[in-house]
Amino acid sequence: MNLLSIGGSDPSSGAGIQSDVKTFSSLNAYGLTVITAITGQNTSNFGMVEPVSKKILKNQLESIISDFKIDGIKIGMVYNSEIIKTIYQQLKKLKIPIVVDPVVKSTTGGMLIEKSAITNFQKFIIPLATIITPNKFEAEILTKMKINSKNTPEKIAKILQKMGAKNVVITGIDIKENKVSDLVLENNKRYFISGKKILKTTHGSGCIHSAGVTYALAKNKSIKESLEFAKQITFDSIKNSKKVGDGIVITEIDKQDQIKTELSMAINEFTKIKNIYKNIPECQTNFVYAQQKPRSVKDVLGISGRIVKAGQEVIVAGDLSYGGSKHVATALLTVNKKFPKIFSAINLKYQEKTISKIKKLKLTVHSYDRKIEPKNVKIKGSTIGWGIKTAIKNSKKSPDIIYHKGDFGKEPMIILFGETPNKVIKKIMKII
Ligand code: PXL
Repeated sequence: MNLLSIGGSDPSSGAGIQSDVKTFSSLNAYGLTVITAITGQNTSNFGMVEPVSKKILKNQLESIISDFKIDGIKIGMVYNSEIIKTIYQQLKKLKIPIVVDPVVKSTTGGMLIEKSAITNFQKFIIPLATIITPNKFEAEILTKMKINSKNTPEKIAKILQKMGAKNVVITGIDIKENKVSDLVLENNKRYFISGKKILKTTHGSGCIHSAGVTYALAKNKSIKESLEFAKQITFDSIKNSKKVGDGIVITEIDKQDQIKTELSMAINEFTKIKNIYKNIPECQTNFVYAQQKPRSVKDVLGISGRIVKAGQEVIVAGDLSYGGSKHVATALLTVNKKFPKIFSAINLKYQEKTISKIKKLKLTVHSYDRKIEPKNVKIKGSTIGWGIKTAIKNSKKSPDIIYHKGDFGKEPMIILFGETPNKVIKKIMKII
């Protein structure tokens, strides 16, 4: 996947173009960049801004647009009217999700847009937005209104939508105790996304948020899913922020968080599959994802509880934690030992109709028989490891599915495997 970030250079790499390249890359997307301005700043002070010329901006945009298949675009710092108009001319014909992060001021106080350019920003950049992601302060600057009991966040969001943004999120507007809420306005619906608040002054969290939205939209996620995903990675990046320079800390996604965010996004998607409750077994479902070279269940991320059936819905009971799953994690570890590219697995209800569907598809399917399990295995309680090992013993290809038909008092089960949680979801969609 190729994602383009249009914005300013931040030599501290905490925000702007450099931060976006890091975020895209840690999400396994390829980051393209078009630089609008060069800033001189560090973690304590904001120095100069030098916008690039129209000529080189246009040449950068043309170079990238003519060569790459771009899956998503993020627009950050645009600085002046000339830059705004040039971006508009190049982007107006594109049919790609565009996330507009209307940055106005850096945490260290530097202005990221000229005052005189706000009107052109409204006229040319806002209408390009699949979604615009201002914080409360930026929303106020763009609408030239103060948010208060009369000018509610809803009203301000509507004004931004009238200016041409298809969807609007105003972040950090409703700060309840320990919570930070974002107001979302889609075409015909309005809702809040809330999350835990961390009291910390950081550099770069807004950039990670909008880069995360760009990534998720390019992955065809809905607006709500994309914002939930972005909120999660932003939260993780603040928790993971590092003191790299002498001043404020810099936010960053680390490798471990990436495993967590990919899995939580897939779990979220799983729970929304139509009628998925019919595929949840009596012992419920776990969905796991391992780090590189997993050795024990402690290296495998899973749900500390389970994905459980609640009427015709499924809900996630518990948090994601390493060692959170024993059974599915052991199955995964056993497969990963022989097929080291397999990092994710889920268990589903055994149904004859699922098995016959699986057999018609071109999937690699194996099974084992718990009735022939050796006594010493049963005593040691290592049934699953034994079963999986037996099932793949003669296999040269990594398994998509391994199932068993149960035993006296033991529920039959299907376990689905894949390289990533996303690939597991794709297989689920094929077999149900
Ligand atoms: O976080 C907003 C932002 C975006 N782009 C650049 C920046 C900053 C904040 O400092 O420097 C280039």
